Amino acid sequence: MQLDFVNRELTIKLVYYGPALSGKTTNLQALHKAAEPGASGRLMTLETRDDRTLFFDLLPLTFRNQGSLAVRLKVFTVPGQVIHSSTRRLVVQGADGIAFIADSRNAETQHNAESFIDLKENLKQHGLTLKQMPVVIQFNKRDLPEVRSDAEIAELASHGREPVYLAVAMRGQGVVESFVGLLHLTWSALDAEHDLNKKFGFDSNAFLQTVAKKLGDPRPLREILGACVGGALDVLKPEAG
Ligand SMILES: Nc1nc2c(ncn2[C@@H]2O[C@H](COP(=O)(O)OP(=O)(O)O)[C@@H](O)[C@H]2O)c(=O)[nH]1
Ligand SMILES: [Mg+2]
Repeated sequence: MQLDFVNRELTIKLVYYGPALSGKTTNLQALHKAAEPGASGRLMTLETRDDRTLFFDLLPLTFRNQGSLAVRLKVFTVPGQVIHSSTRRLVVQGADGIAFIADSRNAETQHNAESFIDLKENLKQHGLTLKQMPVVIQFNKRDLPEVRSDAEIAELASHGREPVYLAVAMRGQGVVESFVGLLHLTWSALDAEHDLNKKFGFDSNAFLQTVAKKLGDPRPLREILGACVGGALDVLKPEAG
């Protein structure tokens, strides 16, 4: 998080992490497409010929209509392939929250697990633990055959702390829900540490509602946050919505 007191601007860094080809770039593309003009800047992606992220993607989002505090969100993806470990470590530096994008296919279970361990390892390099980091997990590619069942994922979610979402990022399904869930968790953590809501007279529930609306989701916040399969229960207790 970066706070620019003079311009009353807060910048938050969110990172989409996960194995190669799980749909991280697709999530950012869907967010970019869903965002109202004015809320979103250009989506910067750098890909190789075979469609793989070479360095990282960056989607800048800005929300200005919240009282006197402008919130800028820098949403990054990491390159998933094993060889890009040092890039992932760089991108994860200074992250305020992480969306872990898993591939739902049974055959990808091992890759998901390896990437999750890699995430832990990279956080550790920055002196952080997964426990300190706001994290949501998205099981993407629900449209494909031979994926882990809803029941299996619900079972997984009930054992973990992280809110878990189901998605078909290619069709934009579950993308905004995952993002708003991540932003909720991240804001809660930053507020607990820096007392942002009080210091800036900031209504974070109203802010989250605005973000969802500008991303094309008109539903009440409570409903959007309730879209997770399980995991952290505090996602379910915002006051507004
Ligand atoms: N069937 C299906 N394919 C998807 C979905 N999301 C992404 N993909 C495809 O998976 C491939 C890798 O996606 P990409 O976003 O580039 O993965 P990244 O490496 O994590 O950035 C692309 O061909 C996408 O079109 C989905 O929900 N369902
Ligand atoms: Mg990518």
